[in-house]
Amino acid sequence: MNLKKLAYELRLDVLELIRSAKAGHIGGDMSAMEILTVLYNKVMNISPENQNDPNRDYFIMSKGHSMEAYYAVLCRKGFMEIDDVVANYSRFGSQYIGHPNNKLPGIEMNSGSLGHGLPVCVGIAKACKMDNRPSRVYVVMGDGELAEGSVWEGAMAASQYNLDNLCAVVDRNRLQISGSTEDVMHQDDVGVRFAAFGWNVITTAGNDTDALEKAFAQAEKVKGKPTVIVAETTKGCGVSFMENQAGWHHRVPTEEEYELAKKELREKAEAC
Ligand SMILES: Cc1ncc(C[n+]2csc(CCOP(=O)(O)OP(=O)(O)O)c2C)c(N)n1
Ligand SMILES: [Mg+2]
Repeated sequence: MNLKKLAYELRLDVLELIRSAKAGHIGGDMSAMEILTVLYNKVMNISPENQNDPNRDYFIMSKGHSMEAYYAVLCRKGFMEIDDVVANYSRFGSQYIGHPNNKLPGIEMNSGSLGHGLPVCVGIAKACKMDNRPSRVYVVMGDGELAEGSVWEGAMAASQYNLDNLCAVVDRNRLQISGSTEDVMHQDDVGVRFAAFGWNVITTAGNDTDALEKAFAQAEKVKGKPTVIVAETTKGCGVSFMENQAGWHHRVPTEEEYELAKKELREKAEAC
């Protein structure tokens, strides 16, 4: 499977979802796209066929505002129909809401209030160990999200319980809702902080599917401690006029911007 191409194709689905709903969080969708694409298509043992098997892997999208990227990946994996989601996304009464809804197939946990995914994953990973299950547990967090204190309580507990079946990914795009993460709540070296909490740390290029594949394979080999992958990404990745712009955290493209973005993403998909 050509994962690089797939990530661009899924970005086109994101664009359709946001155009239809006239709402969404496009910047963080685009930065997380390779992370989700690699996880769902190369790394995790999760599919519509095994979604109720306790031995499956578990995934939580802790940066729940990046829901359009999550819908795109889940639909391509066969959990939902993209045309149905596009037609009903964000409509009154629809289950396809702007943040993860665990009433929908493939979604384990409601999220959107930042800072809860990692602590919940600690509980899931601990339970898997207690039951001697082979499952691995994955969580994707934003870098702005790391300002939530609950993340660090979870980080402490994960190393206390030697949760080597837990892998956290930080979408390190250096922006949050209102500007640079370094201005809002500076982080120095995120990896050093996790290491101080007893984690194995892998820093890698987060919009590069090959680099991510390697990082996840490395994480799986580490015993006795949880791993965090600090994925260095670009917010808005793939659409040049959206890249590294805080304003595109949740701006909705105009029709003209939509056409421009679509053209660029199509060209990039075709070039892969
Ligand atoms: C507890 C909580 N506080 C505030 C918000 C509002 N909020 C939504 S997205 C966001 C910024 C998140 O930034 P980051 O985690 O870096 O996400 P990304 O850059 O990947 O979009 C904030 C503050 C929230 N969803 N939850
Ligand atoms: Mg961010």
